[in-house]
Amino acid sequence: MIETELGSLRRSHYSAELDSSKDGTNVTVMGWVLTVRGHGNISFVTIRDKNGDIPIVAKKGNCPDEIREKLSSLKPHSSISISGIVKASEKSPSGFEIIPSEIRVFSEVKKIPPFEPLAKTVKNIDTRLEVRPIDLRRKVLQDIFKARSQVLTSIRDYFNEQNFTEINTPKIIATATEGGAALFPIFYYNKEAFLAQSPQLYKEQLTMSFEKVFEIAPIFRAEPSRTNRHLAEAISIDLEEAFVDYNDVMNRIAEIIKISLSAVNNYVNKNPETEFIIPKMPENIPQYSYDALVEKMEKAGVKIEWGDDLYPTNLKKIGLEGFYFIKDWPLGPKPFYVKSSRSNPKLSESFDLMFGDLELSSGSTRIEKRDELEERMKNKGMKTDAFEYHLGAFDYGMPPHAGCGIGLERLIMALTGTENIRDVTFYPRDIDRLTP
Ligand code: AMO
Repeated sequence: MIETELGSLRRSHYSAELDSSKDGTNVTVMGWVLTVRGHGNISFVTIRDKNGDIPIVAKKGNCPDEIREKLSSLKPHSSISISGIVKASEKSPSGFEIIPSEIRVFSEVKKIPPFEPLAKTVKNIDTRLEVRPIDLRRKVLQDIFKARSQVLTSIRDYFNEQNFTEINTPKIIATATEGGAALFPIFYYNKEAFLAQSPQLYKEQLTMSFEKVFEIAPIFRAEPSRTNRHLAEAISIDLEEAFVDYNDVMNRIAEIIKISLSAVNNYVNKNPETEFIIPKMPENIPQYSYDALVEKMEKAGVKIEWGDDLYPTNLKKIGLEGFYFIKDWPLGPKPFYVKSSRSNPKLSESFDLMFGDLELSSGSTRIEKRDELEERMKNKGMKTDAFEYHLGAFDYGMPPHAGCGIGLERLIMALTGTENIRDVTFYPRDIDRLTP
């Protein structure tokens, strides 16, 4: 009888803890079946665990027939444990193999997945997304998500070292904050509410009490577009800081890019077979004013009027590559909370961080005076009554403040050379996808 329950059995070693020096040791390993090969009296099975691969060799005569037969009947992806003895082996690429004396088959695979576990590329992304938990076992995606996890850790470490407080703000909200982006309406008891497009107003308010705050959380955008860079639910790294302006925030972003890049480089150094295209970090991230880029575009024959957005196709035409900032955008299209430039009221103290033609972040100095904020809202045709919950805070000493939001998925795309945002998202949500 082959046991199928975990019971009190526990793993003794991960793959990374095994090598030829463990020759003769009794071990219990656990994981999923990567490959199965058999030639009559011998079965070769590879198990993959969190860290890597473990070769199992079951030969007639040195392990029970029942175990050998069970191993050779397994399909890839089955979840199993093997207890046995480590044997140093020059034939094995890892320098050892395990001779099994016990097997437990926790979950046996019933279906053949639509692609091989070792497939490097699978053309149709929808085929993969339909079986996402299996897709995520592939090495290319393991590398992306493990590197992503380390980038997040290093960003959190940065904020902690810099004395920021981690916050969580409501994701069910009453009013829009980002003019251009569409909202998802929801039923909230007997009222209409929305999923938050951004933690914007709450992170601003929290600078009154905590001065330096950050949040890493989902934002929701009812994007009607089908592109490789838009999600309906994305993760935003938001920061907000009191007594600084947009120049200080751009300096922080440069530091965040630097530490994120070094987290990815560290990952690749430890996992040299990783196939990322990692960008170079310039000594200083170049800054271009909106005005300067409009002029460049005009010279390159682009039809553009002052005040127009700078579209990716036009940015490509003027050959901008790598990381750079576009700053001092026209005030008109910017959200109501963005402060105007004191030297030219048509401009704003705002910036976007770009990577080639991909926007990674936007940020600005914010308005801290209630009168100015209300006037901006009225000019934009907004109903100030609906924002009293926010405006009221400005009656109690709002500090000057600035901040930004960095799209985590887009940052990871830039750091790893990934083309499709869905490949850096565990379970992407877009106009066509609500499951799995
Ligand atoms: P913005 O709307 O520019 O600014 O968003 C900030 C960053 O979030 C990412 N992002 C997205 N990523 C994937 N799919 C989407 N649909 C999507 N929408 C946005 C981008 C973008 O640069 N409140 C301001 C930020 C601030 O000023 O602090 C805001 O939300 O990388």
